[in-house]
Amino acid sequence: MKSIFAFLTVAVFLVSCNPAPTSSKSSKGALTSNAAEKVYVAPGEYDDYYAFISGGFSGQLAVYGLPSGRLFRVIPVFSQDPEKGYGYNEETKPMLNTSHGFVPWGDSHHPDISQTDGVLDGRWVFINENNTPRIARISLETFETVEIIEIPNSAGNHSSSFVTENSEYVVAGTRFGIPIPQRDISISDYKGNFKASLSFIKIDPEDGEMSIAFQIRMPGFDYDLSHPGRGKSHGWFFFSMYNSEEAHSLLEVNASQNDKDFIAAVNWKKIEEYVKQGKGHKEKVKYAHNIWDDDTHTATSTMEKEVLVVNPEDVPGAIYFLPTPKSPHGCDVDPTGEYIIGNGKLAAAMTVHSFTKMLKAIEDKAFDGDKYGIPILKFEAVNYGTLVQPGLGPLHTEFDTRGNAYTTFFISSEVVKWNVKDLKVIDRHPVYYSVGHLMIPGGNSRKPFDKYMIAMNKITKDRYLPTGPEVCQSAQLFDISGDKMELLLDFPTIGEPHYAAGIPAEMLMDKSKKIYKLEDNKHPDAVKTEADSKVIRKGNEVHIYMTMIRSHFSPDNIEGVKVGDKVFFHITNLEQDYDVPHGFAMIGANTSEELIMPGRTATMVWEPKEVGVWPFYCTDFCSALHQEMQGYVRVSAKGANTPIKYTLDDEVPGEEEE
Ligand code: K7E
Ligand code: CUA
Repeated sequence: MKSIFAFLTVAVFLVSCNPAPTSSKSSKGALTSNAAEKVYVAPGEYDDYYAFISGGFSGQLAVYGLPSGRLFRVIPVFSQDPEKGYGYNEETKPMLNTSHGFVPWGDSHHPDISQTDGVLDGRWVFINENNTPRIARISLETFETVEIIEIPNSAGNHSSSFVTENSEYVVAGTRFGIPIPQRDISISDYKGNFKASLSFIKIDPEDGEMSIAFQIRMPGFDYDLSHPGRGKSHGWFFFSMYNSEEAHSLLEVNASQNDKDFIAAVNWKKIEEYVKQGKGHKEKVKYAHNIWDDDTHTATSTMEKEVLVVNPEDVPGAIYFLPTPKSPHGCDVDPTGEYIIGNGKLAAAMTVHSFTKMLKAIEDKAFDGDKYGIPILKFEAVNYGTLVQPGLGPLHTEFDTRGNAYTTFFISSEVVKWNVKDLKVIDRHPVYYSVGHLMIPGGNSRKPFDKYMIAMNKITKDRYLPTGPEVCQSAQLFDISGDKMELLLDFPTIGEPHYAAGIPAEMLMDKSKKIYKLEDNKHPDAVKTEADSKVIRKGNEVHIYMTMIRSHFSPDNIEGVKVGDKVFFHITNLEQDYDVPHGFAMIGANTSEELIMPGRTATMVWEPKEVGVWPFYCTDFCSALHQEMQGYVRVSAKGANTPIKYTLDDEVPGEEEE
């Protein structure tokens, strides 16, 4: 994002938003009276909203409270997380499996909460991975990633992951054109030969499970962002795109040539019908589909082999291009579904298209040629109007319930509030600095909860205490309930905050899971009582079935392990109280600790390399005697004949009962 604007920022930044150190005090202190009161959440009180803010290159999704800006939790999604053992323990490793093998990192951009009737329903939050194209589904009961599906025939999975208004689909588009299928051809043959994919991923209405219903094979433009129609435009999906030039090098110049690029309008309901009639063809592909099972506490990864592809010529009347100046980034649809807003990064005006006019233009065949057989609608026939000179470098737009839109401007570093119908600017407020996305809870649904807005900024500079060359990323909270936007709070975020999704706290807090019931634990290696804990040797594998409860492990003395063994700690947390996880760490283990929730089982692998007596301990301060929660494994030489022996308090667990 930053580099796209590099050449423009140099010029404009100097005049618009690079504060001289001396003036920074006044710009920072520009808060009206009771901002502090408005964000203050007293000790023990709850915030009004959850905000789920993407971590960008951290690959994760972080959970904050609004208005306080307090960080509650980082949900590991596409990257390993040693804090939680995610991607390190045997149960969660399959979540990060892909057709390229195990990929321990991802670039997460756009969270979106599931909807019913166009209103947030608080069941799941979806988020895309840009680099190795994937979509994840996160449960809003457990705040854990429960599914990741890889997107085949895709690269730069950026115009993703947005859900339709009944969560029929979560949609994913390609930013980078690629040869499909992948093959060895010259990069200079890009034009006409490289293609893009728009993928419609079905969401099972009961359990949320994702499956790719169909993929549209599009010309090799760069599909940047997308949003579903809603209300009257439900059934359509809109994708912004740049690089209609089909440049393959120095895109900063070569993809900035055309005055207009496009918003692609896709009638997915119509495509559904075509698919039912047997249109489209199956293609051989390879993509991972990873699902977490909450009963066995284990993920499985399946390699899928086929995808249904429809070409635009298979689905006449279902796909159109709306000319939109100029290299649009954001593509946003207002709560009524009538207005489709294209934020042309390099355009002086913002473009608002009308859904009603678009339907009419299609009916009248008001075409201006085509691109690869996809009709281009006449600009005048679809355009509702333009917002002239609202600011510089528009990126993203969200909405309130009062007919207003809020657009971020990267270059002029501000949020501009404007009326969608009159196309009149109502208010503008500087942000610090260079804002990317913004978020109003429910702001991309039919029912925004429009008290607060957060702006997510790309540059922080002097807003916080310096921490070396890398300074924290930042969001800013605004009160948007009045005519004027009021800046209330700066708060740091984890990674780069691209998009976010917000929801009223009362929609989630009561259904938040507290413990996992031990009796429901179907993990094949769970042991549910201390008496059942045991150690078994199978060839050079040693399986330790261990329990943890305040404040000891069972067993806590283990002998008979040898150098060259592969040791599996299968550990079950027997606690059935809220907020009593235990941790597990083994000296020299080439993995992370385990943090195990009440009622859950997790498995750590350790390959001891040296003879000795090696300690392990609980990593989570769980009780007054947490420091006593420790144990030892004796490791003998490779050929030694030390027998397997395991005890707790010098007794074999469970032996007395026999
Ligand atoms: Cu940061 Cu949505 Cu990936 Cu715009 S994107 S800023
Ligand atoms: Cu268990 Cu500390």
